[in-house]
Amino acid sequence: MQVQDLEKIFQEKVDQEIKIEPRDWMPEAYRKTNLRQISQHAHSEVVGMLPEGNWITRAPSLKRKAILIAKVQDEGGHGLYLYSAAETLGMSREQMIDDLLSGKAKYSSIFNYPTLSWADMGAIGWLVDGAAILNQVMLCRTSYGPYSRAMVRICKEESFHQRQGFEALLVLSRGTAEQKAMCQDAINRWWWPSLMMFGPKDSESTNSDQSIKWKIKRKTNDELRQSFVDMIAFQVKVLGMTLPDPHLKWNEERQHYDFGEINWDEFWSVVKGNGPCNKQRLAARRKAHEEGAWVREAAMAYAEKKAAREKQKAA
Ligand code: BYC
Repeated sequence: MQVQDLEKIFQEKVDQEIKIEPRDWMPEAYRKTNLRQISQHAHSEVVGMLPEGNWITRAPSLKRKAILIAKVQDEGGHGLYLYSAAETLGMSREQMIDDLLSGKAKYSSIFNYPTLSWADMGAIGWLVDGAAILNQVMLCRTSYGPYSRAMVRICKEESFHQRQGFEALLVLSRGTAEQKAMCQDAINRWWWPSLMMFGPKDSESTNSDQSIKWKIKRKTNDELRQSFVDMIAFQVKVLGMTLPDPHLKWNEERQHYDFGEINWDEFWSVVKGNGPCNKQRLAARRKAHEEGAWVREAAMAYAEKKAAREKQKAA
């Protein structure tokens, strides 16, 4: 069969909402785009453990500590489902991790900002996980089967993450003047980086058009960002706090909130590796990888021993 015919059959399947599975024929660019996005997503989950991990030892109560540990563990699990989904596209996990550690692979810009106070744990849950959920609910219907199935489970856990973040901030927002100020400060610092999570403006997004045609993405970066602003502009009122944007205003005609311009220079600078914590994050991942080498070696030795024993039994 000619490539054009295969491409036509492939697009018809996508249009009919039939999932693409690892053994199906797919255009090389579809494979590469999925591999890029899923592996970046996996890296984001794993690097995303670091800013929150920073507060496990300093959580204000046993209950908060237990919740935070569970959340950070969930993020590690999400990374593992996603690395497994990405592996079905033909790249080994070792290679993906090497690409992360060498700085070749991208991960979400958001995790290159520092977590300065306990309120940041609430702001990350509410804003960062809130932004992630909007994006990931859409990805539950993505066209690549292994990615969409991983997302279903991840979304269930993410909604717990978002609620715990909002609840943590709600407690602070009803506390002392100092706690209220801490809550507002965290919102001020995390608001704009959260908006950047959705990626560049549609007019600057190099991958969106093709990804939407292939139903890898179902909504554009700007569409998702607008839904996020509308949702948070409402929820912030419940907290009795404000968002740090003088241009934020309900637009009756559009039935959406208008909002100010994102600092795109800052966004690209962070994406290129020059954010406040990029170097620190990669250094922490490299250290963890080196210190975990003996665990990987022991697991491999055990697997080999077990396989040899089973082979002997079967003989
Ligand atoms: N940061 O053409 P575009 C979590 C890159 S973790 C860095 O619009 P696309 C959590 C983009 O890769 C959740 N880079 O791209 C974990 C592209 O570069 P390349 C993370 C960014 O792919 C722990 C270029 O800019 N979620 O929730 O169509 C604790 C042009 O962009 C960013 C995901 O990973 C960024 N923010 O759309 C707490 C979701 N934005 O690769 C919470 C999955 C853009 O061409 N990913 N770039 O060199 C996606 O949905 C899409 O990849 C994006 C970007 C919407 C992010």
